[in-house]
Amino acid sequence: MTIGNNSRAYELGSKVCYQIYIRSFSDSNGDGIGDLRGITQRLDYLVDLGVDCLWITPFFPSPQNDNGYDVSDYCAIEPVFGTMDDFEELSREAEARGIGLMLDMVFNHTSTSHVWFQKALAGDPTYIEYYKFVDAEPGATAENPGNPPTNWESKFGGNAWEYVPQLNKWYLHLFDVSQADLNWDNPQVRSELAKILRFWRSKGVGAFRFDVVNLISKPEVLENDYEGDGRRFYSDGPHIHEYLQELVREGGIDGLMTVGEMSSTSLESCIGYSNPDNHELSMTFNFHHLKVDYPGGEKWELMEPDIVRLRELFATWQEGMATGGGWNALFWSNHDQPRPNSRFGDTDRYWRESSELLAVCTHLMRGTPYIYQGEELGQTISDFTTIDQYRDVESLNYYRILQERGHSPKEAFEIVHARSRDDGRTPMAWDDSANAGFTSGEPWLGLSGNYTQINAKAEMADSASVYSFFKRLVALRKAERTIQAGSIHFIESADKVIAYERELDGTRIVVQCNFSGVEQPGLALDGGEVLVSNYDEPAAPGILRPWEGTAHIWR
Ligand code: TEU
Ligand code: CA
Repeated sequence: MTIGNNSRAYELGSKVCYQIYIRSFSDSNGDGIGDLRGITQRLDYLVDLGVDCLWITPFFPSPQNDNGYDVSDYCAIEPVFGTMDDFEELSREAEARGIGLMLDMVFNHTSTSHVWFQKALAGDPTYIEYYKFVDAEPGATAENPGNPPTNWESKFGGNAWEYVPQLNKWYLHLFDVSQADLNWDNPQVRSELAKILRFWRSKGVGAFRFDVVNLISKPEVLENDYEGDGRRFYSDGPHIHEYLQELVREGGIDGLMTVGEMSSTSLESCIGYSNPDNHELSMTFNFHHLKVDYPGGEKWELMEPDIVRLRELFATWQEGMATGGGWNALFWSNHDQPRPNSRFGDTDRYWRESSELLAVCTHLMRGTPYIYQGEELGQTISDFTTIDQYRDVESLNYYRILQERGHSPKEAFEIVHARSRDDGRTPMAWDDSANAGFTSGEPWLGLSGNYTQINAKAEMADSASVYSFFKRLVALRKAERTIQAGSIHFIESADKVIAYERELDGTRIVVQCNFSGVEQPGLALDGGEVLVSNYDEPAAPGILRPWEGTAHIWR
Protein backbone atom coordinates (compact mmCIF):
# COMPACT_ATOMS: atom_id res chain seq x y z
CA MET A 1 0.00 0.00 0.00
CA THR A 2 2.23 2.81 -1.26
CA ILE A 3 1.08 6.36 -0.75
CA GLY A 4 2.35 8.94 -3.24
CA ASN A 5 3.02 12.40 -1.87
CA ASN A 6 0.86 14.46 -4.22
CA SER A 7 -2.27 12.42 -4.05
CA ARG A 8 -1.80 11.75 -0.33
CA ALA A 9 -5.12 13.12 0.85
CA TYR A 10 -7.04 11.18 -1.79
CA GLU A 11 -5.06 8.04 -1.06
CA LEU A 12 -5.15 8.10 2.72
CA GLY A 13 -8.55 9.75 2.77
CA SER A 14 -10.17 7.05 0.66
CA LYS A 15 -9.02 4.18 2.89
CA VAL A 16 -10.79 2.63 5.85
CA CYS A 17 -8.88 0.45 8.32
CA TYR A 18 -10.34 -2.28 10.49
CA GLN A 19 -8.72 -3.31 13.74
CA ILE A 20 -8.61 -6.97 14.67
CA TYR A 21 -7.88 -7.84 18.28
CA ILE A 22 -6.77 -11.31 17.36
CA ARG A 23 -7.51 -13.03 20.70
CA SER A 24 -11.15 -12.04 20.46
CA PHE A 25 -11.92 -12.12 16.74
CA SER A 26 -12.42 -15.71 15.61
CA ASP A 27 -11.17 -19.01 16.98
CA SER A 28 -10.52 -21.71 14.36
CA ASN A 29 -9.45 -24.59 16.63
CA GLY A 30 -11.68 -24.45 19.68
CA ASP A 31 -9.07 -23.46 22.28
CA GLY A 32 -11.11 -20.35 23.12
CA ILE A 33 -8.55 -17.92 21.68
CA GLY A 34 -8.84 -16.21 18.31
CA ASP A 35 -6.11 -16.98 15.79
CA LEU A 36 -4.74 -16.29 12.29
CA ARG A 37 -6.79 -18.98 10.56
CA GLY A 38 -9.85 -17.57 12.26
CA ILE A 39 -9.15 -14.26 10.53
CA THR A 40 -8.68 -15.96 7.14
CA GLN A 41 -12.04 -17.68 7.54
CA ARG A 42 -13.74 -14.32 8.11
CA LEU A 43 -12.20 -12.33 5.26
CA ASP A 44 -15.36 -12.29 3.18
CA TYR A 45 -17.16 -10.52 6.00
CA LEU A 46 -14.53 -7.77 5.85
CA VAL A 47 -14.89 -7.57 2.07
CA ASP A 48 -18.62 -7.09 2.54
CA LEU A 49 -18.00 -4.25 4.99
CA GLY A 50 -15.68 -2.71 2.42
CA VAL A 51 -12.52 -2.08 4.45
CA ASP A 52 -9.08 -1.78 2.83
CA CYS A 53 -6.60 -2.62 5.53
CA LEU A 54 -6.52 -4.85 8.61
CA TRP A 55 -4.54 -3.76 11.63
CA ILE A 56 -3.96 -7.02 13.48
CA THR A 57 -2.77 -6.74 17.10
CA PRO A 58 0.50 -8.58 17.91
CA PHE A 59 0.60 -12.31 17.17
CA PHE A 60 4.32 -12.81 17.82
CA PRO A 61 5.76 -15.17 20.44
CA SER A 62 4.91 -13.73 23.83
CA PRO A 63 4.16 -14.83 27.39
CA GLN A 64 0.88 -12.88 26.91
CA ASN A 65 1.17 -10.94 30.15
CA ASP A 66 -0.18 -7.98 28.18
CA ASN A 67 -1.93 -10.06 25.51
CA GLY A 68 0.91 -9.96 23.01
CA TYR A 69 2.21 -6.43 23.68
CA ASP A 70 5.01 -8.21 25.53
CA VAL A 71 6.92 -9.60 22.55
CA SER A 72 9.66 -12.19 23.03
CA ASP A 73 10.48 -12.69 19.32
CA TYR A 74 9.52 -10.19 16.63
CA CYS A 75 10.07 -12.45 13.61
CA ALA A 76 7.99 -15.51 14.40
CA ILE A 77 4.41 -16.49 15.26
CA GLU A 78 3.04 -17.25 18.71
CA PRO A 79 1.84 -20.89 18.50
CA VAL A 80 -1.46 -19.99 20.18
CA PHE A 81 -2.19 -17.81 17.12
CA GLY A 82 -0.88 -20.21 14.48
CA THR A 83 2.17 -20.72 12.28
CA MET A 84 4.12 -18.77 9.65
CA ASP A 85 2.23 -20.80 7.04
CA ASP A 86 -1.04 -19.58 8.52
CA PHE A 87 0.24 -16.02 8.33
CA GLU A 88 1.27 -16.45 4.71
CA GLU A 89 -2.06 -17.96 3.82
CA LEU A 90 -3.87 -15.05 5.46
CA SER A 91 -1.65 -12.59 3.65
CA ARG A 92 -2.33 -14.25 0.26
CA GLU A 93 -6.05 -14.56 0.81
CA ALA A 94 -6.34 -10.96 1.98
CA GLU A 95 -4.36 -9.69 -0.98
CA ALA A 96 -6.55 -11.67 -3.36
CA ARG A 97 -9.48 -9.70 -1.95
CA GLY A 98 -7.74 -6.35 -2.21
CA ILE A 99 -7.15 -6.10 1.55
CA GLY A 100 -3.77 -5.16 3.03
CA LEU A 101 -2.39 -6.26 6.40
CA MET A 102 -1.04 -3.79 8.93
CA LEU A 103 1.29 -5.35 11.53
CA ASP A 104 1.60 -4.02 15.06
CA MET A 105 5.21 -3.27 16.00
CA VAL A 106 5.82 -2.98 19.74
CA PHE A 107 9.19 -1.26 19.71
CA ASN A 108 9.14 0.78 22.90
CA HIS A 109 9.72 -2.33 25.00
CA THR A 110 10.25 -6.08 24.74
CA SER A 111 9.07 -8.85 26.97
CA THR A 112 11.54 -9.70 29.70
CA SER A 113 11.45 -13.20 28.14
CA HIS A 114 13.07 -11.83 24.98
CA VAL A 115 16.55 -13.29 24.45
CA TRP A 116 18.03 -9.76 24.57
CA PHE A 117 16.69 -9.20 28.07
CA GLN A 118 17.65 -12.69 29.17
CA LYS A 119 21.23 -12.03 28.08
CA ALA A 120 21.17 -8.72 29.90
CA LEU A 121 20.00 -10.48 33.07
CA ALA A 122 22.88 -12.94 32.67
CA GLY A 123 25.23 -9.96 32.83
CA ASP A 124 26.16 -9.58 29.13
CA PRO A 125 27.21 -5.91 28.88
CA THR A 126 26.18 -5.64 25.21
CA TYR A 127 22.61 -6.51 26.10
CA ILE A 128 22.49 -4.48 29.30
CA GLU A 129 22.98 -1.55 26.90
CA TYR A 130 19.83 -2.61 25.02
CA TYR A 131 17.61 -1.53 27.91
CA LYS A 132 17.26 1.36 30.34
CA PHE A 133 19.31 -0.04 33.22
CA VAL A 134 20.46 2.32 35.98
CA ASP A 135 22.83 1.47 38.85
CA ALA A 136 21.25 1.10 42.28
CA GLU A 137 22.30 3.30 45.20
CA PRO A 138 25.35 2.04 47.13
CA GLY A 139 24.45 -0.66 49.62
CA ALA A 140 21.30 -1.79 47.83
CA THR A 141 20.18 -5.35 48.54
CA ALA A 142 17.34 -7.51 47.32
CA GLU A 143 15.51 -6.92 50.61
CA ASN A 144 16.25 -3.24 50.66
CA PRO A 145 17.04 -1.90 47.20
CA GLY A 146 16.74 1.78 48.21
CA ASN A 147 15.08 4.39 46.03
CA PRO A 148 14.30 3.71 42.39
CA PRO A 149 16.12 6.04 39.95
CA THR A 150 13.02 8.25 39.59
CA ASN A 151 9.48 8.41 40.95
CA TRP A 152 7.96 7.77 37.48
CA GLU A 153 4.82 5.67 37.46
CA SER A 154 4.08 2.68 35.28
CA LYS A 155 1.01 3.16 33.05
CA PHE A 156 -0.35 0.01 34.64
CA GLY A 157 0.15 1.24 38.22
CA GLY A 158 3.07 1.33 40.66
CA ASN A 159 6.65 2.55 40.20
CA ALA A 160 8.11 2.22 36.68
CA TRP A 161 11.46 0.75 37.84
CA GLU A 162 12.28 -2.80 38.85
CA TYR A 163 15.36 -3.81 40.85
CA VAL A 164 17.51 -6.71 39.63
CA PRO A 165 19.63 -7.98 42.53
CA GLN A 166 22.19 -9.93 40.50
CA LEU A 167 23.05 -6.82 38.46
CA ASN A 168 22.48 -4.37 41.31
CA LYS A 169 20.61 -2.24 38.77
CA TRP A 170 17.09 -1.07 38.08
CA TYR A 171 15.41 -1.30 34.68
CA LEU A 172 12.65 0.94 33.36
CA HIS A 173 9.22 -0.47 32.47
CA LEU A 174 6.67 2.17 31.51
CA PHE A 175 4.12 -0.66 31.27
CA ASP A 176 4.06 -4.04 33.04
CA VAL A 177 7.12 -5.24 34.94
CA SER A 178 7.50 -7.89 32.21
CA GLN A 179 7.75 -5.16 29.50
CA ALA A 180 11.25 -3.67 29.68
CA ASP A 181 11.81 -0.36 27.84
CA LEU A 182 14.41 -0.51 25.07
CA ASN A 183 17.33 1.92 24.97
CA TRP A 184 16.82 3.70 21.65
CA ASP A 185 19.93 5.81 22.26
CA ASN A 186 21.90 2.66 21.44
CA PRO A 187 22.40 2.54 17.62
CA GLN A 188 22.53 -1.25 17.76
CA VAL A 189 18.98 -1.36 19.13
CA ARG A 190 17.78 0.95 16.37
CA SER A 191 19.40 -1.23 13.75
CA GLU A 192 17.88 -4.45 15.21
CA LEU A 193 14.42 -2.87 15.02
CA ALA A 194 14.88 -1.70 11.43
CA LYS A 195 15.94 -5.25 10.56
CA ILE A 196 12.63 -6.54 11.94
CA LEU A 197 10.74 -4.21 9.61
CA ARG A 198 12.77 -5.47 6.66
CA PHE A 199 11.93 -9.04 7.65
CA TRP A 200 8.18 -8.35 7.48
CA ARG A 201 8.60 -6.30 4.31
CA SER A 202 10.20 -9.37 2.75
CA LYS A 203 7.02 -11.28 3.68
CA GLY A 204 5.03 -8.74 1.68
CA VAL A 205 3.66 -6.70 4.60
CA GLY A 206 2.82 -3.21 3.35
CA ALA A 207 1.50 -1.36 6.41
CA PHE A 208 2.56 -0.96 10.02
CA ARG A 209 1.18 0.36 13.28
CA PHE A 210 3.74 1.43 15.88
CA ASP A 211 2.77 0.93 19.50
CA VAL A 212 3.35 3.94 21.86
CA VAL A 213 6.10 5.03 19.51
CA ASN A 214 6.32 8.59 20.86
CA LEU A 215 7.69 7.17 24.13
CA ILE A 216 10.89 5.71 22.66
CA SER A 217 13.25 8.65 23.23
CA LYS A 218 13.97 9.06 26.93
CA PRO A 219 15.69 12.16 28.33
CA GLU A 220 19.41 12.03 29.00
CA VAL A 221 19.00 13.17 32.60
CA LEU A 222 16.55 11.07 34.60
CA GLU A 223 14.80 13.21 37.20
CA ASN A 224 11.85 12.93 39.54
CA ASP A 225 8.55 14.38 38.35
CA TYR A 226 6.97 16.42 41.15
CA GLU A 227 4.08 17.53 38.94
CA GLY A 228 3.00 14.26 37.39
CA ASP A 229 3.88 10.64 36.68
CA GLY A 230 6.96 11.33 34.53
CA ARG A 231 5.26 11.33 31.14
CA ARG A 232 6.20 14.93 30.39
CA PHE A 233 9.87 13.88 30.32
CA TYR A 234 9.62 10.99 27.88
CA SER A 235 6.52 11.63 25.70
CA ASP A 236 7.55 13.14 22.33
CA GLY A 237 11.11 12.90 23.75
CA PRO A 238 14.29 14.69 22.66
CA HIS A 239 15.37 12.52 19.67
CA ILE A 240 11.97 11.23 18.62
CA HIS A 241 11.86 12.66 15.09
CA GLU A 242 15.44 11.65 14.36
CA TYR A 243 14.84 8.07 15.54
CA LEU A 244 11.58 7.72 13.62
CA GLN A 245 13.16 9.02 10.42
CA GLU A 246 16.00 6.56 10.78
CA LEU A 247 13.64 3.65 11.47
CA VAL A 248 11.53 4.48 8.42
CA ARG A 249 14.56 4.91 6.19
CA GLU A 250 16.50 1.85 7.39
CA GLY A 251 13.39 -0.29 7.68
CA GLY A 252 12.54 0.45 4.04
CA ILE A 253 9.01 1.65 4.79
CA ASP A 254 9.00 5.25 3.57
CA GLY A 255 5.77 5.92 1.65
CA LEU A 256 3.95 2.88 3.05
CA MET A 257 0.81 3.24 5.09
CA THR A 258 1.90 3.63 8.70
CA VAL A 259 0.29 4.85 11.89
CA GLY A 260 1.88 5.72 15.20
CA GLU A 261 0.12 5.44 18.52
CA MET A 262 0.98 8.66 20.33
CA SER A 263 0.48 8.74 24.07
CA SER A 264 -0.07 12.15 25.77
CA THR A 265 1.17 13.93 22.67
CA SER A 266 0.79 17.43 21.21
CA LEU A 267 -0.63 18.76 17.97
CA GLU A 268 2.73 20.17 17.00
CA SER A 269 4.45 16.81 17.49
CA CYS A 270 1.79 14.95 15.50
CA ILE A 271 2.14 17.38 12.61
CA GLY A 272 5.84 16.56 12.69
CA TYR A 273 5.22 12.80 12.76
CA SER A 274 2.75 12.82 9.87
CA ASN A 275 3.77 15.67 7.56
CA PRO A 276 5.13 13.83 4.49
CA ASP A 277 8.05 16.24 4.19
CA ASN A 278 9.54 14.65 7.32
CA HIS A 279 9.42 11.05 6.03
CA GLU A 280 8.15 9.69 9.33
CA LEU A 281 4.61 8.20 9.45
CA SER A 282 1.41 8.51 7.40
CA MET A 283 -0.76 9.35 10.38
CA THR A 284 -1.14 9.39 14.15
CA PHE A 285 -3.54 8.24 16.83
CA ASN A 286 -3.93 10.62 19.73
CA PHE A 287 -6.17 10.13 22.76
CA HIS A 288 -7.14 13.61 23.93
CA HIS A 289 -10.76 13.20 22.77
CA LEU A 290 -11.02 9.98 24.77
CA LYS A 291 -10.21 11.75 28.02
CA VAL A 292 -13.21 14.12 28.07
CA ASP A 293 -14.77 11.91 30.72
CA TYR A 294 -11.61 11.76 32.89
CA PRO A 295 -12.07 14.27 35.75
CA GLY A 296 -8.86 16.32 35.88
CA GLY A 297 -7.25 13.81 33.52
CA GLU A 298 -7.75 10.91 35.96
CA LYS A 299 -8.76 7.75 34.13
CA TRP A 300 -9.77 5.93 37.30
CA GLU A 301 -12.48 8.40 38.36
CA LEU A 302 -15.84 8.75 36.64
CA MET A 303 -17.73 11.66 35.10
CA GLU A 304 -20.12 12.36 32.22
CA PRO A 305 -18.35 13.19 28.94
CA ASP A 306 -17.84 16.92 28.41
CA ILE A 307 -19.15 17.47 24.87
CA VAL A 308 -18.07 21.12 24.70
CA ARG A 309 -14.52 19.99 25.40
CA LEU A 310 -14.88 17.17 22.87
CA ARG A 311 -15.86 19.67 20.18
CA GLU A 312 -12.92 21.92 21.09
CA LEU A 313 -10.50 19.01 20.82
CA PHE A 314 -11.86 17.79 17.50
CA ALA A 315 -11.74 21.34 16.13
CA THR A 316 -8.18 21.91 17.32
CA TRP A 317 -6.88 18.63 15.96
CA GLN A 318 -8.85 18.53 12.73
CA GLU A 319 -8.18 22.12 11.73
CA GLY A 320 -4.63 22.13 13.14
CA MET A 321 -3.51 18.95 11.37
CA ALA A 322 -4.96 20.26 8.10
CA THR A 323 -3.10 23.56 8.45
CA GLY A 324 0.18 21.84 9.35
CA GLY A 325 -0.03 19.20 6.61
CA GLY A 326 -0.48 16.34 9.08
CA TRP A 327 -2.94 13.46 8.89
CA ASN A 328 -5.21 12.01 11.62
CA ALA A 329 -6.28 8.46 12.27
CA LEU A 330 -10.00 8.79 13.14
CA PHE A 331 -11.33 6.53 15.86
CA TRP A 332 -13.44 6.14 19.00
CA SER A 333 -12.54 2.64 19.84
CA ASN A 334 -9.71 0.15 20.17
CA HIS A 335 -8.68 -2.75 22.39
CA ASP A 336 -7.65 -0.35 25.19
CA GLN A 337 -10.97 1.51 25.39
CA PRO A 338 -14.40 0.62 26.72
CA ARG A 339 -16.97 0.48 23.91
CA PRO A 340 -17.76 4.09 22.88
CA ASN A 341 -21.54 3.73 22.58
CA SER A 342 -21.72 2.63 26.23
CA ARG A 343 -19.55 5.55 27.17
CA PHE A 344 -20.64 8.50 24.99
CA GLY A 345 -24.06 7.27 23.88
CA ASP A 346 -27.19 5.78 25.48
CA THR A 347 -27.25 2.03 24.88
CA ASP A 348 -30.42 1.54 26.96
CA ARG A 349 -32.77 3.93 25.19
CA TYR A 350 -31.05 4.81 21.93
CA TRP A 351 -28.63 1.97 21.25
CA ARG A 352 -28.88 2.10 17.46
CA GLU A 353 -29.09 5.86 17.11
CA SER A 354 -26.21 6.64 19.45
CA SER A 355 -23.97 3.90 18.01
CA GLU A 356 -24.53 5.37 14.54
CA LEU A 357 -24.22 8.98 15.66
CA LEU A 358 -20.67 8.34 16.83
CA ALA A 359 -19.79 6.86 13.45
CA VAL A 360 -21.24 9.83 11.52
CA CYS A 361 -19.20 12.18 13.68
CA THR A 362 -15.76 10.71 12.90
CA HIS A 363 -16.24 8.98 9.54
CA LEU A 364 -16.88 12.24 7.70
CA MET A 365 -13.88 14.03 9.20
CA ARG A 366 -10.52 14.63 7.50
CA GLY A 367 -8.34 11.58 8.11
CA THR A 368 -8.43 7.79 7.86
CA PRO A 369 -11.17 6.04 9.88
CA TYR A 370 -10.44 2.95 11.96
CA ILE A 371 -13.25 0.58 12.88
CA TYR A 372 -12.55 -1.66 15.86
CA GLN A 373 -14.05 -5.17 15.56
CA GLY A 374 -17.64 -5.21 16.75
CA GLU A 375 -17.97 -1.44 16.67
CA GLU A 376 -19.70 -1.84 13.30
CA LEU A 377 -22.28 -4.01 15.08
CA GLY A 378 -22.80 -1.61 17.95
CA GLN A 379 -21.30 -4.07 20.46
CA THR A 380 -21.52 -2.69 24.00
CA ILE A 381 -19.28 -2.97 27.06
CA SER A 382 -19.28 -6.24 28.97
CA ASP A 383 -22.00 -7.11 31.41
CA PHE A 384 -19.48 -8.54 33.88
CA THR A 385 -20.57 -8.45 37.51
CA THR A 386 -17.51 -9.69 39.39
CA ILE A 387 -13.81 -8.90 39.23
CA ASP A 388 -12.82 -12.51 38.50
CA GLN A 389 -14.40 -12.16 35.06
CA TYR A 390 -11.63 -9.70 34.17
CA ARG A 391 -8.26 -10.76 32.75
CA ASP A 392 -6.44 -7.52 31.93
CA VAL A 393 -3.33 -6.77 34.01
CA GLU A 394 -4.17 -3.05 34.15
CA SER A 395 -7.76 -3.68 35.33
CA LEU A 396 -6.68 -6.12 38.03
CA ASN A 397 -3.92 -3.79 39.24
CA TYR A 398 -6.30 -0.84 39.48
CA TYR A 399 -9.01 -2.85 41.23
CA ARG A 400 -6.45 -3.26 44.01
CA ILE A 401 -5.02 0.28 43.79
CA LEU A 402 -8.48 1.88 43.93
CA GLN A 403 -9.18 0.04 47.17
CA GLU A 404 -5.79 1.12 48.53
CA ARG A 405 -6.89 4.68 47.69
CA GLY A 406 -9.93 4.22 49.93
CA HIS A 407 -12.66 3.06 47.56
CA SER A 408 -14.91 0.24 48.73
CA PRO A 409 -14.74 -3.00 46.72
CA LYS A 410 -18.10 -2.09 45.18
CA GLU A 411 -16.92 1.36 44.10
CA ALA A 412 -13.65 -0.06 42.81
CA PHE A 413 -15.60 -2.57 40.76
CA GLU A 414 -17.88 0.10 39.31
CA ILE A 415 -14.92 2.17 38.21
CA VAL A 416 -13.11 -0.81 36.70
CA HIS A 417 -16.33 -1.85 34.95
CA ALA A 418 -16.59 1.58 33.31
CA ARG A 419 -12.91 1.88 32.43
CA SER A 420 -11.51 -1.60 31.88
CA ARG A 421 -9.79 -2.50 28.65
CA ASP A 422 -11.52 -5.89 28.86
CA ASP A 423 -14.86 -4.16 28.35
CA GLY A 424 -13.90 -3.65 24.73
CA ARG A 425 -12.18 -7.01 24.39
CA THR A 426 -15.12 -9.36 24.77
CA PRO A 427 -15.28 -11.73 21.78
CA MET A 428 -16.67 -10.68 18.42
CA ALA A 429 -20.34 -11.62 18.07
CA TRP A 430 -20.77 -13.52 14.80
CA ASP A 431 -24.20 -15.07 15.29
CA ASP A 432 -26.69 -16.07 17.99
CA SER A 433 -25.34 -19.60 18.50
CA ALA A 434 -23.38 -20.69 21.60
CA ASN A 435 -20.50 -18.27 22.31
CA ALA A 436 -21.73 -16.15 19.39
CA GLY A 437 -19.93 -18.38 16.91
CA PHE A 438 -16.60 -17.06 18.19
CA THR A 439 -15.37 -20.42 19.48
CA SER A 440 -16.55 -23.99 19.82
CA GLY A 441 -14.65 -24.14 23.13
CA GLU A 442 -14.50 -22.05 26.28
CA PRO A 443 -13.83 -18.37 25.37
CA TRP A 444 -10.77 -16.84 27.06
CA LEU A 445 -12.94 -13.85 28.10
CA GLY A 446 -16.70 -13.87 28.60
CA LEU A 447 -19.13 -12.60 25.97
CA SER A 448 -21.65 -9.85 26.32
CA GLY A 449 -25.05 -11.42 26.97
CA ASN A 450 -26.68 -9.26 24.29
CA TYR A 451 -24.95 -11.14 21.45
CA THR A 452 -28.21 -12.94 20.71
CA GLN A 453 -29.47 -9.62 19.26
CA ILE A 454 -26.24 -7.76 18.50
CA ASN A 455 -24.36 -10.03 16.07
CA ALA A 456 -23.00 -9.99 12.54
CA LYS A 457 -25.38 -12.55 11.04
CA ALA A 458 -28.53 -10.78 12.19
CA GLU A 459 -27.24 -7.34 11.27
CA MET A 460 -26.02 -8.30 7.80
CA ALA A 461 -29.55 -9.46 7.01
CA ASP A 462 -31.08 -6.16 8.14
CA SER A 463 -30.73 -3.07 5.94
CA ALA A 464 -31.64 -0.85 8.92
CA SER A 465 -28.92 -2.25 11.22
CA VAL A 466 -25.85 -0.55 12.69
CA TYR A 467 -23.75 -2.82 10.45
CA SER A 468 -25.56 -1.65 7.30
CA PHE A 469 -25.09 1.94 8.40
CA PHE A 470 -21.35 1.49 8.83
CA LYS A 471 -21.20 -0.16 5.44
CA ARG A 472 -22.88 2.90 3.94
CA LEU A 473 -20.36 5.21 5.63
CA VAL A 474 -17.45 3.18 4.29
CA ALA A 475 -18.91 3.32 0.77
CA LEU A 476 -19.54 7.04 1.09
CA ARG A 477 -15.90 7.73 1.89
CA LYS A 478 -14.90 5.93 -1.28
CA ALA A 479 -17.43 7.82 -3.37
CA GLU A 480 -17.05 11.41 -2.14
CA ARG A 481 -13.81 13.23 -2.82
CA THR A 482 -14.92 16.00 -0.47
CA ILE A 483 -14.81 13.50 2.43
CA GLN A 484 -11.41 12.23 1.30
CA ALA A 485 -9.65 15.49 0.69
CA GLY A 486 -11.88 18.46 1.53
CA SER A 487 -11.00 21.26 3.92
CA ILE A 488 -12.56 21.14 7.38
CA HIS A 489 -14.02 23.85 9.52
CA PHE A 490 -15.98 23.52 12.77
CA ILE A 491 -19.22 25.46 13.21
CA GLU A 492 -20.57 27.09 16.39
CA SER A 493 -23.44 25.01 17.76
CA ALA A 494 -25.44 24.15 20.88
CA ASP A 495 -23.42 22.65 23.76
CA LYS A 496 -24.42 19.04 23.05
CA VAL A 497 -23.94 19.37 19.30
CA ILE A 498 -20.82 18.95 17.18
CA ALA A 499 -21.03 20.41 13.68
CA TYR A 500 -18.47 20.89 10.95
CA GLU A 501 -18.23 21.49 7.24
CA ARG A 502 -16.06 20.02 4.53
CA GLU A 503 -15.43 21.71 1.22
CA LEU A 504 -13.71 20.82 -2.04
CA ASP A 505 -14.02 22.37 -5.52
CA GLY A 506 -17.41 23.92 -4.85
CA THR A 507 -18.91 20.86 -3.14
CA ARG A 508 -19.88 21.42 0.48
CA ILE A 509 -20.85 18.92 3.19
CA VAL A 510 -22.26 19.97 6.57
CA VAL A 511 -22.27 17.40 9.38
CA GLN A 512 -24.37 17.83 12.54
CA CYS A 513 -24.22 15.48 15.50
CA ASN A 514 -26.50 15.60 18.53
CA PHE A 515 -24.68 14.04 21.48
CA SER A 516 -27.80 13.88 23.65
CA GLY A 517 -31.10 12.08 24.05
CA VAL A 518 -33.17 15.28 23.73
CA GLU A 519 -33.91 17.53 20.77
CA GLN A 520 -31.31 20.19 20.11
CA PRO A 521 -31.32 23.24 17.87
CA GLY A 522 -29.68 22.46 14.54
CA LEU A 523 -28.19 24.85 11.99
CA ALA A 524 -30.43 26.88 9.70
CA LEU A 525 -29.43 25.26 6.39
CA ASP A 526 -30.15 26.66 2.98
CA GLY A 527 -31.39 23.66 1.04
CA GLY A 528 -28.93 20.89 0.32
CA GLU A 529 -29.71 17.21 0.06
CA VAL A 530 -29.31 14.66 2.84
CA LEU A 531 -26.10 12.72 2.20
CA VAL A 532 -26.45 10.37 5.16
CA SER A 533 -28.49 10.28 8.37
CA ASN A 534 -29.29 7.85 11.15
CA TYR A 535 -32.95 8.88 10.84
CA ASP A 536 -35.02 7.91 7.77
CA GLU A 537 -37.37 10.89 7.72
CA PRO A 538 -36.05 14.43 7.44
CA ALA A 539 -36.42 16.51 10.62
CA ALA A 540 -38.30 19.79 10.87
CA PRO A 541 -35.84 22.52 9.84
CA GLY A 542 -33.48 23.62 12.58
CA ILE A 543 -34.11 20.58 14.81
CA LEU A 544 -31.81 17.69 15.67
CA ARG A 545 -33.57 14.66 17.13
CA PRO A 546 -32.10 12.51 19.96
CA TRP A 547 -28.65 11.23 18.94
CA GLU A 548 -29.22 12.40 15.38
CA GLY A 549 -26.21 12.45 13.08
CA THR A 550 -26.99 13.95 9.68
CA ALA A 551 -24.87 15.25 6.81
CA HIS A 552 -26.16 17.51 4.04
CA ILE A 553 -24.43 18.09 0.73
CA TRP A 554 -24.45 20.92 -1.83
CA ARG A 555 -22.93 20.07 -5.19
O1 TEU B 1 -1.24 1.20 24.61
C1 TEU B 1 -0.67 2.36 25.07
C2 TEU B 1 -1.30 3.08 26.19
O2 TEU B 1 -0.65 3.84 26.85
C3 TEU B 1 -2.69 2.87 26.51
O3 TEU B 1 -3.69 2.91 25.66
C4 TEU B 1 -2.85 2.18 27.81
O4 TEU B 1 -3.54 0.98 27.67
C5 TEU B 1 -3.62 3.08 28.72
O5 TEU B 1 -3.04 4.33 28.71
C6 TEU B 1 -3.55 2.56 30.12
O6 TEU B 1 -4.32 3.40 30.92
C7 TEU B 1 -0.48 0.34 23.84
C8 TEU B 1 -1.31 -0.87 23.47
O7 TEU B 1 -2.37 -0.48 22.64
C9 TEU B 1 -1.74 -1.56 24.72
O8 TEU B 1 -2.61 -2.61 24.49
C10 TEU B 1 -0.49 -2.02 25.42
O9 TEU B 1 -0.83 -2.55 26.67
C11 TEU B 1 0.50 -0.89 25.63
O10 TEU B 1 0.69 -0.09 24.48
C12 TEU B 1 1.85 -1.46 25.98
O11 TEU B 1 2.40 -2.09 24.87
CA1 CA C 1 -7.55 -20.69 18.62
